[in-house]
Parts: sequence; C-alpha cells; structure tokens
Amino acid sequence: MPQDLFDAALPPEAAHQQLAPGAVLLHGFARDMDAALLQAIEAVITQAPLRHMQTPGGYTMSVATTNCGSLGWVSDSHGYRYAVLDPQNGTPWPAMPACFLDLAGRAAAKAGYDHFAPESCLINTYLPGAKLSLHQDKDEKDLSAPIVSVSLGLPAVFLFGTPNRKDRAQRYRLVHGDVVVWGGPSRLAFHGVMPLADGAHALLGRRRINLTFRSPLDKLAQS
Ligand code: MD6
Ligand code: FE
Repeated sequence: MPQDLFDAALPPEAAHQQLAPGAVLLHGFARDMDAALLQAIEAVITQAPLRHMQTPGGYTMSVATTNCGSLGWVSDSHGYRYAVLDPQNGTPWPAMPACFLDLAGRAAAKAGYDHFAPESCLINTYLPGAKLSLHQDKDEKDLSAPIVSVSLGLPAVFLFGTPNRKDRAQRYRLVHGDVVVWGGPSRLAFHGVMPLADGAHALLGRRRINLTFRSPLDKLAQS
C-alpha cells in the first residue's frame, strides 16, 4: 500500500515513523492546530521581525529567522549562540505562545521524551530556493533534551543522518503539520533542508515555516 494513502487513512496520532534510534517523524501531528500556530507566529514576527542572519563564515543565510521564548538562537560573524535579547532591537524575544509550548511538550512525549519544556523556539521562513546545509545542533548545553521541529506550509525534503558526518543522510518529505523529534542517540544527528521547491500552500502561500524547539540550558548544572 502506498505510504501516503496509509497515512491519510490514519488519525494523526497513529502515524509515527522512526527515522533512527531516538528520532521520530509524527505525520500530521500539528495539522489540526495550524491556524492557531500561524496566528501566534504572525504576532511574534510583528514584535521580532524576520531577518537573514550572517554565518560566522561570512555568508547570509537564505532562510529568514526570528525567535521567541527566553532565549533566541542567533548567528553572526562571531559565531552561533543563544541570546536573551534580540540583537536587532535590544529587547527580550517575544514570550513563547502557550500553543507552542503545548505542541512541543505533546510531540516530545509522543516520541518518548517526557517533561520537555523548551526555553527557545526558532522560527525559520523558507521561500522557494531557500535551504539549510547539513549541520548538527550543538550550541545547547543540555544535550539530554530533544529537539522538536514543526513544518508548516510548502513541503520540503528533510535530510537526516547520524552523528557521524560520513554516514549518508536519508531524505524525508515533510508536509504541512509534520513534526520531527530527535534526541538520545540521535541528538547530534546531522540534518538539513534541500532547496525549497516552488508552490502554493492553501494556508501559508508561497513559503514554508519551520518551528524548532530547543532547551539550551544545562538544567543539571543549575539545580
Ligand atoms: C529547519 N532548522 O529550519 C531546521 N538548526 O527546518 C535547523 O535545523 C536549525 O535553523 C540549527 C540552527 C538553526 C536552524
Ligand atoms: Fe538544526
């Protein structure tokens, strides 16, 4: 049976796909709350506008980025880091919307990671052609917390490998409402996004939005 038909016939909560040890794709998990998510995203973007960050190597990212939560991921000529203030206006990032926290916690629990309470949500907007090169998320002190990644809008080809750069990454098509959770043995897996194909999405139009939830603080060191 074709996988797409199989997924469409199942309630969203039944459609999991293990990508690697500790890594799960929850098909359509966020689909039924898309309107609330989009409204919250627009409110964040109004306070903390999308911008194309510079990489430490001097490139401009094709993806446009902002953040919400107590910490925001930023990139500039000095490197990658988490910042409590938006460097563009010197004020705190907008608070994490309640529907974001709810979604991230439920998705993590579904994937086997209980009590995930992210301090940070990175919001990425992709227009056709935008991409993200293969990389590891390793700017976080707490590697025991998973990463929760929510896809909205145009479909994308997601690359997901292992913590070893030499292993070939697998390709997965992510559509509106899909959520990928990775942690444990996959926490440092290489991942990326292929250049976005052109198209039009009924709710988001000609773009893809990705929400990436992370818990950058070392909770053990703090307690
Ligand atoms: C995505 N973003 O935009 C996934 N990782 O679909 C990431 O994997 C990511 O945008 C680390 C830092 C910035 C990012
Ligand atoms: Fe990443």
